[in-house]
Amino acid sequence: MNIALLGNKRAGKTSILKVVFQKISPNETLFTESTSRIEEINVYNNPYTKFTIIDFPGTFQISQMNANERKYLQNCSLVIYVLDAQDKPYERSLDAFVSILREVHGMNSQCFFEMFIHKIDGDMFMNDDVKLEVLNEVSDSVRLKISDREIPEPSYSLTSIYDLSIYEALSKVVQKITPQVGYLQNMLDVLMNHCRIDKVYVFDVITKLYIATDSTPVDLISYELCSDMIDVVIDVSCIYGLVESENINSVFDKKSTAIIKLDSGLTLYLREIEHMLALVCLVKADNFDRQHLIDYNIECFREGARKIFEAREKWIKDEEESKSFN
Ligand SMILES: Nc1nc2c(ncn2[C@@H]2O[C@H](COP(=O)(O)OP(=O)(O)OP(=O)(O)O)[C@@H](O)[C@H]2O)c(=O)[nH]1
Ligand SMILES: [Mg+2]
Repeated sequence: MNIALLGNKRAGKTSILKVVFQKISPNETLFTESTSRIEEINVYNNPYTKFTIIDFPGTFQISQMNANERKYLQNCSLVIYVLDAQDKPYERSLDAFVSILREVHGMNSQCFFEMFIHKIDGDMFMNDDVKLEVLNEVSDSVRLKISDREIPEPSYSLTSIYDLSIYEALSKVVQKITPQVGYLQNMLDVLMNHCRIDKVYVFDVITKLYIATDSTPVDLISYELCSDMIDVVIDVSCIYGLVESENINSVFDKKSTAIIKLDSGLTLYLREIEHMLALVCLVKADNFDRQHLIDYNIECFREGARKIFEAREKWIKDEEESKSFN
């Protein structure tokens, strides 16, 4: 699964990748060098989080693409266009985005399109109304430019590397291109109803992107709480764990589990379910009285998820074998 990252020079593409996938602090991206050629980042943190992100240089022009660039775009499942929201007017960037939409859709009709309206931070965007205004302005303008109904409507996210918005947007992107997500969501709904859980996420521990959640709406507060819990567990394990190490891989394992009781009456519960994959849920303290039942149901979810991914792996292998046989 390939994701292409496109956008103007200094729009923030490389910074997004550095912050989310290489764990560099946002301030350290201030002097990031401009990207001069296509760069690939392979993400393979656990069996359920496997994809490649292709960072295009801002100088890339769809009208002048070479054979190599064309090959990348033909093979990608999703294109993210990063628009610098602090760089007004947007007209030329939106024209570029629409050209990319047309061209890529023409050669790869299965591809999804996403726009990150990025750098939505600082004094300019203190007010939520201003953010919404920009979102409406951009989406209306793109809709007017795509007169052709054949071209799919892109999705939009307001993002910044200085808060969790970029993690939430990228989580949704990864879910869009993961075919198993629907099944996982159904299973999480069942788990939630049987165990009287308020909200449940399945996290990739390394990036803290959530690869699945139940079907109730995601609110940033619950996402932040659950994602902070992962940090707490890793920090405590690094300091007090059996193995003294700063490497996440060696401090987060099958036995990793944690319970945090909050003043608000909610309990946060974390369990490892696969290598570098954690299930984190929010439960009202009163509903957390029979932990063994929750554990039993999480075990059932783990088994179900494993079977779904194994079936997919087998299907891909069979497809590849039949292709090479033909
Ligand atoms: N305020 C703010 N600045 C950001 C954000 N994301 C990136 N930047 C800044 O934007 C500048 C350019 O970032 P890059 O990541 O190099 O941009 P790019 O799109 O990769 O640029 P090219 O490689 O030239 O195509 C850096 O100084 C970043 O610190 C953000 O969310 N908010
Ligand atoms: Mg770059």
